[in-house]
Amino acid sequence: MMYRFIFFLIYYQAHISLAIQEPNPRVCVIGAGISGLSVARYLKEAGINFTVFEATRYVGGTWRYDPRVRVDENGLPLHTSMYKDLRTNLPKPTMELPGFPLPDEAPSFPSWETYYEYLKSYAKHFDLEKHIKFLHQVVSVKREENYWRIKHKQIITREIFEEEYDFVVVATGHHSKPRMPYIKGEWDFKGTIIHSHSYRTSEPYKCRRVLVIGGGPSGMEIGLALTDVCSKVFHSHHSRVNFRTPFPKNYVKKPDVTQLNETGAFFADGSFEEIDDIIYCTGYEYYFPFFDQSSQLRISKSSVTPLHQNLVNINQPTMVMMGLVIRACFVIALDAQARYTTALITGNFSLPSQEQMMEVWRRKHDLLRAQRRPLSHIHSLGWDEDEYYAELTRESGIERVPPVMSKIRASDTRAILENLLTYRQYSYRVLDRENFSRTWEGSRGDEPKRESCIP
Ligand SMILES: Cc1cc2nc3c(=O)[nH]c(=O)nc-3n(C[C@H](O)[C@H](O)[C@H](O)COP(=O)(O)OP(=O)(O)OC[C@H]3O[C@@H](n4cnc5c(N)ncnc54)[C@H](O)[C@@H]3O)c2cc1C
Ligand SMILES: *[C@@H]1O[C@H](CO)[C@@H](O)[C@H](O)[C@H]1NC(C)=O
Ligand SMILES: *[C@@H]1O[C@H](CO)[C@@H](O)[C@H](O)[C@H]1NC(C)=O
Ligand SMILES: *[C@@H]1O[C@H](CO)[C@@H](O)[C@H](O)[C@H]1NC(C)=O
Ligand SMILES: CC(=O)N[C@H]1CO[C@H](CO)[C@@H](O)[C@@H]1O
Repeated sequence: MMYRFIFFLIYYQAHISLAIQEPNPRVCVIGAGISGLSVARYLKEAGINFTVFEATRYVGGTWRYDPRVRVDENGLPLHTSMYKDLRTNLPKPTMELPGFPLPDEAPSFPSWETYYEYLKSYAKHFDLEKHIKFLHQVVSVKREENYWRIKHKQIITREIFEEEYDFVVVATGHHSKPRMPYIKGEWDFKGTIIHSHSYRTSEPYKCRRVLVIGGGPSGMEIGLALTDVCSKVFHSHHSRVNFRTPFPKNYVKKPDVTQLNETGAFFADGSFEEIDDIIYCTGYEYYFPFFDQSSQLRISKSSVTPLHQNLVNINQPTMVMMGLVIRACFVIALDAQARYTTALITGNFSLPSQEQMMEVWRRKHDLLRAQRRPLSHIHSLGWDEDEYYAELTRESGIERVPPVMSKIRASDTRAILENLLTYRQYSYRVLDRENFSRTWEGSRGDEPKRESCIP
């Protein structure tokens, strides 16, 4: 009995490390957004054989603004959720990939254009494009014996290819599949209804009465932007976050919507408002249509489990799921995950046993339960962001993300709560690993002009 148990352990360990420490592992990266590009940069540096599959003909993922909605020029569901007036909600130092600064002249909170150009020049600088198979959509990822069978489709010719890989990096993002609420009477409503995924500009909403639903970052930013052009913005959300912004007069905070009729919305406080258009800013779902059972992941709309370090698929540790974390300096976290992944693939460190990884995961899971928090919070770094970076380094030996990064994010978050209209007028400078300075730049004079809708 004991003998069998030990054999089982040895078999398991050997199985894992063999799979990862193939002498020449073949690595498949799915997606060429920030996540895929960062992994490509480090794999290339380490001399690993890898291929990136990208369904569109572009790098940069969601940072490429596309005026189209729903489908792209090749008939694929449009991936990007970018809108025309977007500026980052995190300041420059926390948007920079290590060793590749944003241009000096870029403002403290760059526009999507500046940032998209930055990502394109990142790909050029590290000469990544020749490793990317553009217009190749991965349609199936299947575990077979000791390798991954990847099926990908050439979008134009529709030709299907099949290859075997030792390691899979999933870098397809999670801001593409809209989470749609169901509201009673939705079918009766005569006005337009869209999700923020399809929001491009405020133009169609000039002088209209718009209902924005949802109090996440998109809801707050879009709601506020619309007050420049709309006659009235009704913002229904139940965020407990205390936004202290002095909202313009045409902005009205509302409780939950209970029902729609042909011309308007009823709210939980019994009030009714005439509405022309509705924008759901209700967030996105995790969505990985290319997996089958063999990935051994549990995927729901709001969580992907069980993962080690929010990254490694515990049941199939030759797979990582990049960028699933929330409430973090995304770009900094993605880069750290890319370096950890590369160190794992090159054999710079070995993972704990599956049993150990599972136990750590279970402890986190049970803690959430005890705190009565939803499982989705398992991806939230929040106040633990710096500790996450420390753990990644302790385990893998990668260079540690300096603590100043999460301190800047905390300062930015406070400024957002203080005043959504002005938080981008601060600029941040990193002084050393621990400290930063923040200065008030004041208005840049490029704020949009307000439309007058008063008859
Ligand atoms: C409106 C908006 C504003 C944001 N603002 C900020 C901000 O200010 N600061 C910040 O840090 N973060 C922000 N984010 C978060 C943003 O998601 C991250 O910054 C980052 O872009 C995530 O990169 P990614 O590579 O993980 O995913 P993505 O950028 O989504 O890239 C995924 C790529 O995978 C490709 N792909 C998908 N499926 C397949 C498939 N089956 N086969 C092949 N290729 C596939 C897609 O075409 C895409 O190119 C924002 C997100 C949105 C939507
Ligand atoms: C990389 O992998 C591909 C696909 O398996 C293979 O054809 C190629 O020979 C490999 N190249 C190197 C340098 O190992
Ligand atoms: C929707 O409900 C409001 C409030 O009860 C009412 O005034 C309005 O006429 C209704 N619209 C239609 C088309 O029935
Ligand atoms: C692996 O370790 C070596 C030696 O410490 C280091 O030089 C290299 O950068 C590491 N590689 C990765 C990908 O972390
Ligand atoms: C100049 C400055 O503010 N230095 C601080 C940097 O951070 C460390 C650790 O928090 C402080 O001890 C220093 O005083």
